[in-house]
Amino acid sequence: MSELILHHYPNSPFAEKVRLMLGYKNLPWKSVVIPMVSPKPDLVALTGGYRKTPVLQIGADIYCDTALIADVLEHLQPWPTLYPEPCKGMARTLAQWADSTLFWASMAFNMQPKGLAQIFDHAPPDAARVFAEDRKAMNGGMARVRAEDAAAAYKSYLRRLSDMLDVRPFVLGDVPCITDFAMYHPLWFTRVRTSVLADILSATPAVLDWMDRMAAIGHGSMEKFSAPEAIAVAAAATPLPLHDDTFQDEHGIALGSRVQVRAESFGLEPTEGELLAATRMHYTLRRTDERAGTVHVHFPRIGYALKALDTVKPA
Ligand SMILES: N[C@@H](CCC(=O)N[C@@H](CS)C(=O)NCC(=O)O)C(=O)O
Repeated sequence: MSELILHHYPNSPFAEKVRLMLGYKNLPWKSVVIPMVSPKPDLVALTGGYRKTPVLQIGADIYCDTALIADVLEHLQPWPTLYPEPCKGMARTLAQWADSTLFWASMAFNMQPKGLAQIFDHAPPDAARVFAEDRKAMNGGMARVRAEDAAAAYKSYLRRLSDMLDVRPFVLGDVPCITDFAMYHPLWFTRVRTSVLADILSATPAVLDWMDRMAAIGHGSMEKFSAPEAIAVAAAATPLPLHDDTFQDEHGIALGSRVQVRAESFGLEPTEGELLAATRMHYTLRRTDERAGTVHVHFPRIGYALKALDTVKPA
């Protein structure tokens, strides 16, 4: 198997979700640190437009979004599983809630002035302004929640999580599952990156104990790698054969069409290419980049919009 290359940066909560899953599955990985804000020319050479964090690369295969990355890791290393029976459906559903509702409540709380001051404490003077402008541009019409409103929601979510952890060591059982990784990363940001605000966690000691158990999983074995090295890996590799290419057509867009895929919210930069697969859960686009060569870029279907670019109209 080709090496796993994670494109990420230390402060990214969604990257922390993947770093921990890699540690949990004991999969060694290479770390390419990407910028926190656009432009990200080296990342985009691989993705063709998608700029969010993190992105997983295996040779000339580029996987966008942590929901898809979790599935890829599970396929590569099924044990220990992220989706233990009998509550796979519940685990995925709660993980999706955590990656959206819980994440945004937590981040609206974390990004209040005190939190931002800590994040940018040692950064160059205009870094906070550049970050704020970048995230505003990514917003794509999402409602902005004030920290005061987010705080109340966040506290309720923490109490609910604490209630779940009263009776078991992990959210859905005796071992972690995808829900634990998804619920952990926004709280990790509060506790570790905006620790001046971490008092919000003190009212729920069971949550703190669970966070200690999650942190103890660690990031596994990581090696530093550079963006040019990662691009060279893609250029030298051939994309892997698709392990599932069963076509599920919801759009009337034929395989082989020129298409674009983009997130439905927050970070709407599209990736364009030839539609190679649209399975029950994933899209795959083939595209060729000057530096990275021919790559397959993969997206989950949930949360992403597919559009034809040059639909041939019937005569
Ligand atoms: N649904 C995406 C969300 C990823 C996401 O929003 N990541 C944040 C960082 S934690 C991001 O991309 N921020 C802007 C950036 O890094 O450019 C996933 O699961 O990967």
